[in-house]
Amino acid sequence: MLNLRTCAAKLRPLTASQTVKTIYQHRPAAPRTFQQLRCYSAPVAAEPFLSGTSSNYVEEMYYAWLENPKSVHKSWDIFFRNANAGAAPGAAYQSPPPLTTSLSTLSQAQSLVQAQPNVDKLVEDHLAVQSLIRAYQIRGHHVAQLDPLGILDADLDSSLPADIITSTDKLDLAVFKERLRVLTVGGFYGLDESDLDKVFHLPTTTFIGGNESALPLREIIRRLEMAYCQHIGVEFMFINDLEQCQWIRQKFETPGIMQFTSEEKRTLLARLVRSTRFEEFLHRKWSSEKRFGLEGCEVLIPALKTIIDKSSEKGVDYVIMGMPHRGRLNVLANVIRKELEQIFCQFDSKLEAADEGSGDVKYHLGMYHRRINRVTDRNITLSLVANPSHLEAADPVVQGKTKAEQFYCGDTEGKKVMSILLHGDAAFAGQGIVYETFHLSDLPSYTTHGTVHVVVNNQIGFTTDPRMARSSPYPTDVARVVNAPIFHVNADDPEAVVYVCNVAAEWRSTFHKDVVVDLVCYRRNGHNEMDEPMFTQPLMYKQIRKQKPVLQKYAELLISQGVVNQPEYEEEIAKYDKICEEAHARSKDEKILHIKHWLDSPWPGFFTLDGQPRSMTCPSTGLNEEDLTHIGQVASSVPVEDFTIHGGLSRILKTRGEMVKNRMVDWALAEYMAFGSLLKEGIHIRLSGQDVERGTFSHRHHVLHDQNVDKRTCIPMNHLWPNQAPYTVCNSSLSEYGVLGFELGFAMASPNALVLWEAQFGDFHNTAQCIIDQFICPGQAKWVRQNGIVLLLPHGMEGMGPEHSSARPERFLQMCNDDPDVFPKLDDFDVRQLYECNWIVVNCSTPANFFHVLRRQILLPFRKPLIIFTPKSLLRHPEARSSFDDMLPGTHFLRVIPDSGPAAQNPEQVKRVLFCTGKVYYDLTRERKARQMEADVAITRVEQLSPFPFDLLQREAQKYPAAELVWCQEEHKNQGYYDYVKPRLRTTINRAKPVWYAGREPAAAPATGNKKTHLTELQRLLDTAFNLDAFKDLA
Ligand SMILES: Cc1ncc(C[n+]2csc(CCOP(=O)(O)OP(=O)(O)O)c2C)c(N)n1
Ligand SMILES: [Mg+2]
Repeated sequence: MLNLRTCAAKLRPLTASQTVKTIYQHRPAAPRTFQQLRCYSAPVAAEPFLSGTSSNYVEEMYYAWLENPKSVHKSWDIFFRNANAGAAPGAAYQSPPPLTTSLSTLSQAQSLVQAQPNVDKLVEDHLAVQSLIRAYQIRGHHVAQLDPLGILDADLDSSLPADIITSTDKLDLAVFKERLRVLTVGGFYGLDESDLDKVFHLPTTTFIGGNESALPLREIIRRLEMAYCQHIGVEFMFINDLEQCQWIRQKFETPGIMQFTSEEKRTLLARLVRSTRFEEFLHRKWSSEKRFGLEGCEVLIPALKTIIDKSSEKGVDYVIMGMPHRGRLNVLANVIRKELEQIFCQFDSKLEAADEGSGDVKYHLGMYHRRINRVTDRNITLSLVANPSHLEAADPVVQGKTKAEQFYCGDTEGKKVMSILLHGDAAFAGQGIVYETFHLSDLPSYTTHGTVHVVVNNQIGFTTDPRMARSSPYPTDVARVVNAPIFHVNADDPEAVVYVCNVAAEWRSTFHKDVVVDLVCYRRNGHNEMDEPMFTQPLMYKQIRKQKPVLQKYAELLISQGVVNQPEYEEEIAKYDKICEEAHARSKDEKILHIKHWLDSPWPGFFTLDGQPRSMTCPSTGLNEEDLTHIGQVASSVPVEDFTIHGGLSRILKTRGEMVKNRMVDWALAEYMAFGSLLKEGIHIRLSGQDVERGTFSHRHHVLHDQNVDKRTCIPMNHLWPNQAPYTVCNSSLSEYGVLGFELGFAMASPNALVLWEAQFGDFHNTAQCIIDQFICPGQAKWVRQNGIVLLLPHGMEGMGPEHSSARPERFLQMCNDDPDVFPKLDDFDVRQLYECNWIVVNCSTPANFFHVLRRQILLPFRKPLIIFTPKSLLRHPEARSSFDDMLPGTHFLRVIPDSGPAAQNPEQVKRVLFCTGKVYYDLTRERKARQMEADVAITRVEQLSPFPFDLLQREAQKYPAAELVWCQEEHKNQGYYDYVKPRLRTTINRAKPVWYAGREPAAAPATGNKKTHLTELQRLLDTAFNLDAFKDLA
C-alpha cells in the first residue's frame, strides 16, 4: 500500500522546479511495475489536465487500473498504458469518441475508444463531474434547507457556494438554469446544458449510483441534491481518513437509504406526542413557572431515544448524559424516565426538604435510573449528571465520570459505557471549555471512546442573535478540530433527525470517535416562558407564531400516508395526557423532597441505606514498618529487567534508597508511601495534571523512561503488590478547567478511589475556577453529592515572581463554611468537624503529615474535597524530612503541630506565640535559633486550616498565658490565611487578646518580581515576628 501511495503521488503534478529537474531524466523502457513507474513521473505529471483536484481523481483511477485495467474507462486504460510505456509528455492520451446520451451508447463508445481519437473532452467532462460530486460532498451542507423557519441561514451565509449547481428555491427553474449556465458554459466546469443528459462514469468516492456505475449528469445532480441539500447537511470532508469518509458517504448518498417502516414511523410519532404534550401539560398546570421548555425542538426526545436505542443495540448498557436547562425536564421525564410525579411535585412550593441540599431540582439536579430498553429488550442505565448554571461546565465532568465507569467495568474500548452531551447553540460556540473537552477526547488516559454531541440549535442565545454570538459559520465548528463529523439537520423533519441520530450512534460504535448532531430548530417562547422575545427578535418571532408545531406536521404527514389515522393519533395524545394527569394527582401526595433521590452517582454499600456514613471514626492512618520499607525499596528501584534509566535519575533513586535505609522520607517518598499503601488495600489511584508523571519540580518520577528504547516506560508503583489496585498517573493536556472537571467527574464514580489533580503551579487553578466554585466547594450542599477529589496546589513565596508564587489560599479559605465567630460544640473534632465542612484545606509542613492526610482521605467514612497547598523548595529541604516513626501504626494526621522545644518546656515564660502554616515555619525556626529566642517564642504550626482546629489552638493559646499571639505568614496581608485565621483564633480565646500580624504588606500582586525585594520583605517579616516590642504601641 505504501508503494502504491508513493507511486500514485508521483502521478500528481509537479512543481515547476521539480519538472525541470526530472523532465530530462533518462527513461529506460521497462515493464509495468510500481518501482519502475516512479521514473516516469515527470512526463505523466506534465499532462496538462493533471492539475489541482483532478489529480486525486486520476490517482483513484490509477489505483483501480493497477488492480484491474478493465475497471477503468478504456481511455484511461490506454492513457496509463502509454504513460507506463514511457510516452512523451502530453502524448499519453488517445482520444476516444465523446459519450452520447445513453448507457448503451456509453458501452459502444468504450469499444470504439481506440478508433476515435477525441478523448480530451471526455476526460475533461469526467473530471468536471468528479469535481462537482466533490463540491457537493464538501459544500452541499451550505445549501441544505436546515432552518425550519426558512428565514435564517444555519451557516450565517446567504450566498451559495460557487461550485454547486443548485438553487435554494427548487421550484425556481430559472434560477437553476442561470446557475447552471454560469457554472458550466464556459464557466467553472466547462460543461453545458447539453451535457445534462450525457452519461458519466461515477468515481469510487461516491455512492449515489447505488448499483449503477454511471449516470446521466442530470441524475447525478439530482441525487447529490437529495443527499446533501435537503434537510440534512453533512460536514465531513475535513476528516483525514478515507475509510471514515467512505462510511459517511455510503450512509447519506446511497439511493433510498433513508427508509422508515410504518412501525418506526408510529414509534417516532408516539415519542413526539410525549415530548410535545409533556411541555403542554406543564404549561397548562403552571403557566407562570419557568421551565425552559423544548417547544420548537420537541424532536430532541426522539433524537436522544434513537441514539440510546441504537447504542444499546450495539452493546452499550450505561449512558451518561450532561445537558443544560433547555428541555431538561422533558429529558428527565421521557428519556431517563424519572417518575412524572417526582417531577411535577417540584413545582409545588410547599414541598419540604428532607435532607440538606439547596433543592434546585428542576434545572440542575442529576438522576440515575436503571431500566429495560423497550426497543432492544436489554438493560440500560441512564445517568444525567447534575450541573450548575454555568453552561458547558458539566462537559468535562461527564467525560470524567464516563471514563471512570468504563475503567471500573474493564470497558477499555467504550463498548459498554458511553456519554451523550447536549449543548445550546450559543454556549457550544462561545464557551472555551467545549474546546478543552474536545481535546481530551482522543488522549489515552482521558478518552471515552467517542461522545455523541447533540446541539439544540434554536438559532438564538437568550436574546442574542447568532451573528453577534459567533464568528464561525456554524455553532458546531469547534468539533472540527478533532475531525468529528457534523450532521446538521432540520428539526422539523423528524425522520431526517432520527436517521441522522442512528448514523451518529453507529458512527460512535464503529469508529469510537466523537460525532455531532446539530438540531437546527427554533425556540417557540422567550428564553424562559416569562420572557418576551418580540422585544429583540420581532421578525423571527412573527415567523415562529406562524410555524405549525412539528407534531402536527408529522401527524398530518403520517395520516396522509395512511400510516396512522386521525382517531389513532388522537388516542395516542389522550393516552399520554391521562398518564400526566394521573401522575399529577399522585404528585400532590408528595410532601417531602428527598434530594438523595436525585443523585447521579449513588455509591452502593458506602453509606447506610439512609445515606449516612457507616461510622464516625477514622482509624490510624499509620503503616507498618515492613510495608513502609517495601514501598520505599520499590520507589528506589527499577522493577523490570534490562531497563536503562537516566544517570541523573539513578542518583535520585540511590538517594531514595539511602533515605529508606535510614528510615526517613522526603516529600516524594511520603507520597509514594501513601499511594503504595492504598493500592495494597484495593484503592485505585489516579494522579492527573500537567507533567505529573515526572513532577513539575522533578521530584516525583513515577514513570521511568528507558534511555535506549523509544516509548518504553515503567511505573514502579504498579509493581508493588501481587493483587494491588491499579495506579494511573497521566500527564494531561495543557488545560485546567477541562482536566480538573474531568477528574472531578472521575472521582464521582466511586468512593474507593483516590483521584488527585495537580496544578503545574497553584496559580493556574484559577483557570478552572468554575469547577472549584460551582462543583467542588458547594457540590454537597447543592446536590447532596460527596466527592473526595484532592487538589495538589504548589504554593510558596520563593522569589519566583508574581506568577509562580501563590495558589491563592485566601480564596479557598474564604469559601469554607465554618463560622469564624462560633466555637463549635463538638465532642469529636477529628472526624465530626470534617463531616460538617464543605471541604478540607491543609498546608502540611512535614512529609509524614502529607502522607497521613492523603491516607485519611480514603480511611474517612465519608468523602470531602481536599485542597493541599504543596511545597516547592521544601521538596528538597534537608529539614523537611520525616522519620518512619511518625508514620507507624498508631500515628495519624496532626491538625496542629505544637512547639516541642524549650518554649514548650517553660510555657509560662514564653512571650510570644507565632502561629503559622507551611513553609514559613522553616524560616521562622532558623531565625529564632539565630536570635537565640527559643525559650521566648513558641512556634505553632496550623497544618489543617479548614475546618479550623479550634480545639487544639485553644489548648495552645491557653498553654502560654503570658504570651502575645501573632499570626505570621509569608504572603501579603490581604492574601494567604490571615483574614481567615484571625477571627477564628480570637474566637478560641474568647477575644481576650489581640491577634497580631507579622507578614507582608497588602498588595495587588501575589509577589514581587524582584528577588532582592523578595528577600528584603522576608527579612522584614521575620524582624517583626521576633521583635518583642513590635506591637507595643498598638496595644
Ligand atoms: C457560562 C454562562 N454564561 C452565561 C449564562 C447565562 N445564560 C443562561 S442561558 C443563556 C443563553 C444560552 O443560549 P444557548 O446556549 O443557545 O441555549 P438556549 O437557551 O438557546 O437553549 C445564557 C447566556 C450561563 N448560564 N452560563
Ligand atoms: Mg440557543
